[in-house]
Amino acid sequence: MRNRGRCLPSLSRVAAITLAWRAVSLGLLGVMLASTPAEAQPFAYVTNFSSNTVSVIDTATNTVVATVPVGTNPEGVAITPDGTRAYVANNGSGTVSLIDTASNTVVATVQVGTNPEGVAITPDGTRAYVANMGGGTVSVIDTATNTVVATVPVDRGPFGVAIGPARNLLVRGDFEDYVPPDLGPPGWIADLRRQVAAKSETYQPHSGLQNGACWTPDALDCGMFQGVTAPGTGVYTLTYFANADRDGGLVGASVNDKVAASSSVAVRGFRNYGAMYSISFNAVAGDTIWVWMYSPPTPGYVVIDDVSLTFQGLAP
Ligand SMILES: [Ca+2]
Repeated sequence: MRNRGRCLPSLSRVAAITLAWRAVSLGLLGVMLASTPAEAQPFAYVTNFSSNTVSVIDTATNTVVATVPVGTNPEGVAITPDGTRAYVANNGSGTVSLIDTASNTVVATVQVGTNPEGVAITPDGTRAYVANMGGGTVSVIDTATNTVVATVPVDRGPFGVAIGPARNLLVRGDFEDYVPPDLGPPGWIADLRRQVAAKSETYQPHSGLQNGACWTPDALDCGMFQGVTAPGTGVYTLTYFANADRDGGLVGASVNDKVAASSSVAVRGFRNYGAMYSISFNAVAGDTIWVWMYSPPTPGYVVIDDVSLTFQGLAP
């Protein structure tokens, strides 16, 4: 794709860290959302501050199935998105214990700051953020190497930590704000090099009332795109719903005018979007990312809705 639209301003990655709450209980509860293949229900991991252990509760029976020795005065606990590890902050030790959730044993211990309290893990599972109450810092752990890759000074007494979802870098990914048949700017722009203009329409929304479309009864091609300046260096994920009534539809992303990832749009029935598409690629901070849809010069439609481009962070 050639650059024809305007570049959107750089948008910063969302990693909201809240440091507000103060727990008074002796144990913090983490519920493992992913279940192991052998178990239908998840396990709950409970830090026992006074016992220097973690209790593992089978939520199917609400019984303790394991008691895992960890460091001194464990407080915060978080489970990786894939469910394989529990990260436990040991307040008294200045460490984080990693529990293998398959064996319920500690497989690594990471030195962090003074009096670690809360723990949170990024949605992609690549980083654990640990609030060090005594040190006034947050330790960032690379979960692939289990080493501290950054220490972030914050205000006094950090305690809780939470990470927000990755923000959609695209404007009007749901197509709801346009007045059909127009697109943007801002947001989606019809590719004027194509023979038919892309548009917004109300015929095949995946959600809401509107979607984006290329449609023609003639043998004419069509496309739309929008550009984003990459806010960071690392992995980007493009997710979307798309549908078509003929072969040849494509959705993809280009980085600095070179196609980085794309996927064909499956042919389905009218309004039948099927599963969400998800494709990932790498970009460097400051790169121009173009997200685009292409419809071939054959009669029919390619439609798209609920498009999201998120920065996932550093490559694992
Ligand atoms: Ca929509």
